[in-house]
Amino acid sequence: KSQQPSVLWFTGLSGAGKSTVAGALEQRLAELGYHTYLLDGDNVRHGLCQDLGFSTEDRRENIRRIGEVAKLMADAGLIVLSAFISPHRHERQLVRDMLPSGEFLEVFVDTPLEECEKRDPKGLYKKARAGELKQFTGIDSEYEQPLNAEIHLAAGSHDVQQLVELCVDALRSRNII
Ligand code: GGZ
Repeated sequence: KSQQPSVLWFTGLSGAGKSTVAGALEQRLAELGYHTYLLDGDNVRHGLCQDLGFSTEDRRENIRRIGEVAKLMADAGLIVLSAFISPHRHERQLVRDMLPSGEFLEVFVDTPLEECEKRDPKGLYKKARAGELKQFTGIDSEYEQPLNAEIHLAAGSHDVQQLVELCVDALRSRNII
């Protein structure tokens, strides 16, 4: 099926649902016959970026590398789904600027901190509140919300399939699929 290369750049807090929504979207697009690749912590932070931690410099380098990989994959014609906190506007802008205009779609997975902290699937917020985990995004490391995301998902109040359909609609309305 014909598709336009693009990078869907999911950003949001830890526990916001970035990987969950991106993973479900990947599955939906595959069912519809499109070619995608999902970049997330599982396949990037454990490999290409295993030398990096969570300092400001390391997060910047993490995002830069992922941006370069996403660009290569988009060059190969894929719809790339990327799911990282990517807390800084500046770095998200750098990735946007690497790509031809219209190929980068910022997807803000907007789940309130309160809700992420309530979910706390890995107990990391608890550790961060206790001071056992430093520089944790939303607690003692900043998260800069997107100001003009192409896709804004109110992810605290919708189920995953609704969020997936919003993304599919956005891809259709931009003639990416
Ligand atoms: C934020 C951290 C931290 C700190 C470990 N701050 O919910 P998770 O566990 O599975 O996702 C988080 C992941 C964040 O990695 P990213 O590559 O997305 O971050 S960034 O874009 O800022 O480079 C969390 C875990 O790693 N984690 N320590 N201090 N998240």
